[in-house]
Amino acid sequence: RNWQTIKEYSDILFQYWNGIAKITINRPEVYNAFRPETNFQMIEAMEYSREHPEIDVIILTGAGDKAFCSGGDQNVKGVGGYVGEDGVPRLNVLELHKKIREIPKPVIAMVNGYAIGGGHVLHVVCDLTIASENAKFGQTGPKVGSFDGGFGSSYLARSIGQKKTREIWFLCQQYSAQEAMEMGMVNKVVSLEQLEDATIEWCEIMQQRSPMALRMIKRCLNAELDGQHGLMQLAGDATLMYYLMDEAQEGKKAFLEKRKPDFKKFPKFL
Ligand code: 2NE
Repeated sequence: RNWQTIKEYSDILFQYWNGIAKITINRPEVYNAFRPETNFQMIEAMEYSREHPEIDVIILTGAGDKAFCSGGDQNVKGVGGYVGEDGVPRLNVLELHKKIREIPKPVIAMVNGYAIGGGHVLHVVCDLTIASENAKFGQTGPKVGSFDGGFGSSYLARSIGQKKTREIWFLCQQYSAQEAMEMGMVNKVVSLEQLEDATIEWCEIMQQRSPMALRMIKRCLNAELDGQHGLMQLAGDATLMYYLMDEAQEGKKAFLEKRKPDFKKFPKFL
């Protein structure tokens, strides 16, 4: 595939091909661990992917054949967060989680190796996960002095249940791709050689589906968990759909034409 670079970054590759954006964490020397800059770059890539209508679906993956992402870079973990080049400690991966959930397009985690710690959370937050047979899944927080009580645990529990989630977090063991699929947190397992083809195949199927229907189903599935914020996102799309109706256009037209709106002429849906 002729992937075209959308923008050059230090920590990620951001590429485009046939309606698909691919974000690759490109720090193989640390098993694609993220530092604040990595997250800022992924957040920007997500924002670009949201704003550009030629992009239908987004793939998130890691460089090489060893790791998808090994979580926060332990080399830059300071007091109060991961310390970036500006010297400020941050946990800005949480902002990335929000972007992945908010973008009204499917995001697929293409897990090509270890998905560990905050890297495991990243695949959990994505809409779908396709994993290679060599992939390994697990949390390490309680082993290395961290935890993610947000989507990394509450959303995981909604996906695979409380008992398994507590096992994963309390024991900090690793699970094979097959085990992860049996738990329900991975959609499909293929060989490493087939990983990109299988992921593209699913992207292309979704590209044939109604974008608005995909958008709404993602919003509705999120809304249940995301409280007032989720309702706000869903309500925003309800407003979008209302704006598409002649009934809504009538209100604006009447205002501009300085007359009373006539909403009676539109059909009522009972
Ligand atoms: C990923 C894992 C299990 C792989 O083990 P193994 O034995 O196959 O490889 P190795 O030798 O440990 O790692 C290969 C190289 O990658 C670096 C290692 O230091 C090593 O470098 P060299 O010695 O060859 O120079 N590396 C791997 N993970 C790294 C990391 N996260 N930061 C910096 N360098 C890393 C094994 O490497 C592992 O368990 N890694 C640590 C996973 C981890 O604990 N991550 C942080 C969890 S906390 C978190 O991510 C988090 C959160 O809990 C809540 C919010 C936000 C973040």
